[in-house]
Amino acid sequence: MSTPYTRASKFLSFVLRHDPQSIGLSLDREGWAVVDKLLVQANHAGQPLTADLIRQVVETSDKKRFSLSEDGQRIRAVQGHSTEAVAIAYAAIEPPEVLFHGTATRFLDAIREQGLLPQRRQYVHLSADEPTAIAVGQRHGKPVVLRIDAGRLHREGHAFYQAENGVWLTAAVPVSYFH
Ligand code: HQG
Repeated sequence: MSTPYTRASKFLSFVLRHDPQSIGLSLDREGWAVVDKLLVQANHAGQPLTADLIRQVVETSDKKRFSLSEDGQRIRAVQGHSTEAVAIAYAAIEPPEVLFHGTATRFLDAIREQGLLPQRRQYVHLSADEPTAIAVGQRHGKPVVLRIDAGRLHREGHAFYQAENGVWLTAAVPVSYFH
């Protein structure tokens, strides 16, 4: 159901991850937008966004997709970007031995051939647990979960990052690392 809350959440995902330019908003390299500017530009674009809605979405979003700066004046998406304006300097860290990727069965043939590619986003997104991966896969169709040998991939030189909300990120996963 479309409520002011879900509309605000989708709108924030769109402008803070993918197309800030569409409302004339600028993000810095770390993905931050100035909240006051965002409110002005959103309302110019016909999007009835308020400071209160932003606060609600940041505080209650199931996946903790967004964060506010300590002084509350700036907001960013913590992962999921496609816009080249943003290049968050995530710290590289050691992943668990196994991570999960939820996808849809219709992508399996291509994935078995090419491995996991970031597609339109900056990174391949991996989940720490299977239920989360199933939920991610369900967004695309009939879900299927791939187990990834993240520990081995890391030992063999691939960098891993973890966003503030726990989502794991890496550049790509070659086929030989599917468990
Ligand atoms: C698939 C959500 C064909 C990949 C989630 C996925 C996540 C390939 C789709 C975050 C492929 C891309 C990201 C290949 C990968 N051939 N298909 N070689 N390699 N794919 O939405 O991982 O709710 O960009 O399996 O929770 O589904 O938006 O990535 O199915 O954290 O906050 O290409 O987005 O968060 O789809 O999801 P996406 P994703 P939010």
